[in-house]
Amino acid sequence: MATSSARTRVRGACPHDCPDTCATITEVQGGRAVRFYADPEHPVTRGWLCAKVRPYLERVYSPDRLLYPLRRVGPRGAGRWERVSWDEAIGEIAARWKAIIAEYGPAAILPYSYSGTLGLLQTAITDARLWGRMGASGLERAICCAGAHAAVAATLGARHSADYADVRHSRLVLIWGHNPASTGPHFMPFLREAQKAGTYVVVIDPRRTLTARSADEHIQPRPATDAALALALIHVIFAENLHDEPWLEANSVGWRELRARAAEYPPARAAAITGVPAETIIGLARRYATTRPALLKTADGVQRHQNGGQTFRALLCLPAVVGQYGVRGGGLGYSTGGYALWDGEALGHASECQPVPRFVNMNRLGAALTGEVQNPPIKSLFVYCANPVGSSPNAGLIVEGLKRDDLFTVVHEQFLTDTADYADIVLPATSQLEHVDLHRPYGHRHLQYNHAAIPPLGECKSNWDVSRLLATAMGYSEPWLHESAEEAIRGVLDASRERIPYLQGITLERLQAEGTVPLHFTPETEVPFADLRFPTPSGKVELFSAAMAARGLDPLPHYEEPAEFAAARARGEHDGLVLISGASHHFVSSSMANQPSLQRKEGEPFVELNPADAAARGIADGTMVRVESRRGWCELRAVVTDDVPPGTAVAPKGPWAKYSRRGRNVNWTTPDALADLAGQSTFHSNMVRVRPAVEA
Ligand SMILES: Nc1nc2c(c(=O)[nH]1)N[C@H]1C(S)=C(S)[C@@H](COP(=O)(O)OP(=O)(O)OC[C@H]3O[C@@H](n4cnc5c(=O)[nH]c(N)nc54)[C@H](O)[C@@H]3O)O[C@H]1N2
Ligand SMILES: Nc1nc2c(c(=O)[nH]1)N[C@H]1C(S)=C(S)[C@@H](COP(=O)(O)OP(=O)(O)OC[C@H]3O[C@@H](n4cnc5c(=O)[nH]c(N)nc54)[C@H](O)[C@@H]3O)O[C@H]1N2
Ligand code: SF4
Ligand SMILES: [Mo]
Repeated sequence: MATSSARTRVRGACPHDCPDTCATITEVQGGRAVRFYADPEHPVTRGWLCAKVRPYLERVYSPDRLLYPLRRVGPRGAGRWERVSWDEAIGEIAARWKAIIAEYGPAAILPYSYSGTLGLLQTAITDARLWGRMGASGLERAICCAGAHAAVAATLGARHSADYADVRHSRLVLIWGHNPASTGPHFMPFLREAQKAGTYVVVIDPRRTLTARSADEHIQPRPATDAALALALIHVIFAENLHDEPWLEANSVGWRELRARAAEYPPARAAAITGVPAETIIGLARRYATTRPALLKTADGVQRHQNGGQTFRALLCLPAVVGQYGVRGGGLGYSTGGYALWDGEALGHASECQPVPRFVNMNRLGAALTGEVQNPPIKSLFVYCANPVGSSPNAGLIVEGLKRDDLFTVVHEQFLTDTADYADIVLPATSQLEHVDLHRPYGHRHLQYNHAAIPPLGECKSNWDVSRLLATAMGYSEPWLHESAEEAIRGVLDASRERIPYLQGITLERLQAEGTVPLHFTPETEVPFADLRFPTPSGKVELFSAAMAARGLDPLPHYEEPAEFAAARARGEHDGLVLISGASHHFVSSSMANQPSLQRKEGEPFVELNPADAAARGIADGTMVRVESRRGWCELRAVVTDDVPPGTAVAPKGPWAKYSRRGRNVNWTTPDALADLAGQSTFHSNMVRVRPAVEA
């Protein structure tokens, strides 16, 4: 047994929404974490953490951590709180909910959560059980990647990708609408190795990102035009007879229909739409079709547009046209999240619950709270693992909704976020060092167990523990609402392993002992789709999707201008800029954006403008500008740079509103319109006007 003065090393996982899911080690002495660092032996983490998470103990021991339940005493948003006990807090929540259920039914309660952590227990299990038992409104989780997931489901059937290390087999890498140098940094050393060995790297992104700076070629399409670009590439490949016809014949459905559709996008037309010269399109098509293996590496930023679903479909067609699915170092690098799919029944016990009464799209939170959702209206909101005022679109409308006197809002958080400011009750949450969990990455293929390294700070409780307390207070006695953390994880793991070959041999005991456990692959399954069996209805790559046609959707990918851009043009407005607001380098969404050392590194919230656009508006580098859409405005520091092309502006997501000028961040401007597939968010289909700010 370790004495209290001995140092112990505890294995964990970085919980944040990042594909890398780093393996971490916490050194603990006398109940306190004294060192936190990367596992040197993990094959992807390889001994280093990103700049965001390296100073993690600052976050865990921040003086701003919430340590006790709080009840609001002043008006909403005024920041006046009194400390209450857990008994009082849980008692008040249960009493309010019972009254709401009696009057309006349980659908009047909306849980709202997303990606504060990606742990199985603190998200997927907690997300499913209590709310399913209660019959609360379901949350349509479409803020991040729903459009891409729907596109992959229709086209390939499964989100399978290789490990990062396989890029050393690629001769060409197209990094399309993805910025891994910031958003999945452990890919970069593998890419560098490949590049040194001669791999050619093309980045396709309107912005000259950190990733683009080190590419061999950077292509800058206008935002939201990638479907036209991809279809033009497909057109050139077919027109020049560079496609892999035997492969398409054997392994795909609808290649002739795709060829006909792509014929509508000759390079000249695509050039006019995308702003990419026709010769560049032709050159890229030839290079892509003649260099093997060729990897298309992408993520979710590219599909946060109104036409994002069809755009992603167009991208997914490319590897098929050149016969690259199933090839080591070729095909698609998107997500590994589809291997270890957790057993749905074990997660939520849905068969023992009433069907979910309705779903509320999380991108429509502001609208939902201010009248869009009726019968019953939303009377209570329970927010955890999310900061919608900071991170969800059309935040001004969300604040308006949260100010409703008849809305009972509970926020379970580690910090007093922009959202917590509007709560009636705030509950303190444990950090990753204080609870257990199991992590399934979306960028690599190793499960990672997270042991609790230290006891909860103050009176903090994990999501699962709060869920158990609420279940008791509501009088729900099902055993699956009251399992210990380990029992809950074990139950889901064991049930999933019965169906999922990739989990073969992976037990809770092994995970706890080894920390990192690779998923189980055979020589047949190791390279994604190497067996050329695709879990779609036809068993092939569905370039033409009958399933989409049956849902009234275009069965072939196409390009369509986002309605917001078309409407601005129709109104004769020519001074609009398309504002894209992807990941910031030093925060993960709004997580970490309250950490002073990282705020200093990231600098004041900014917007990048092309010199021509800045000059036309009388804006000098470093001055304050007002960025305004039809939904709202915020004020940001102008960075005048040719990293962005004319017509496009960039303002990264993440900064908290309350630490920003005039208490607003970029999400006061972003659209809450839904995209073409799966209710996907459309953050980047955001037409704004920018002008010098008037000094306060
Ligand atoms: N440092 C850091 N890492 C993160 C996050 C973070 O906030 N910060 N967020 C995490 C989360 S939640 C996610 S979902 C992933 C996202 O990972 P990524 O998708 O890599 O990140 P994004 O910055 O959202 O978008 C990638 C790129 O898409 C570009 N883009 C926008 N519109 C278009 C377009 O129309 N066409 C093209 N070709 N490119 C376009 C943007 O300029 C951006 O550089 O990253 C995760 N990792
Ligand atoms: N403008 C713009 N906005 C965007 C995007 C964009 O591209 N542009 N991207 C969107 C994307 S991809 C995503 S995924 C969303 C993410 O949006 P959110 O899911 O809202 O993520 P965060 O803003 O990081 O907020 C997560 C919160 O969870 C808290 N938390 C962490 N761990 C725990 C825990 O164990 N328990 C509890 N109760 N709380 C915890 C953190 O303190 C943090 O405040 O943002 C979206 N917002
Ligand atoms: S945010 Fe990503 S890169 Fe940084 S430590 Fe976490 S998993 Fe690793
Ligand atoms: Mo995301």
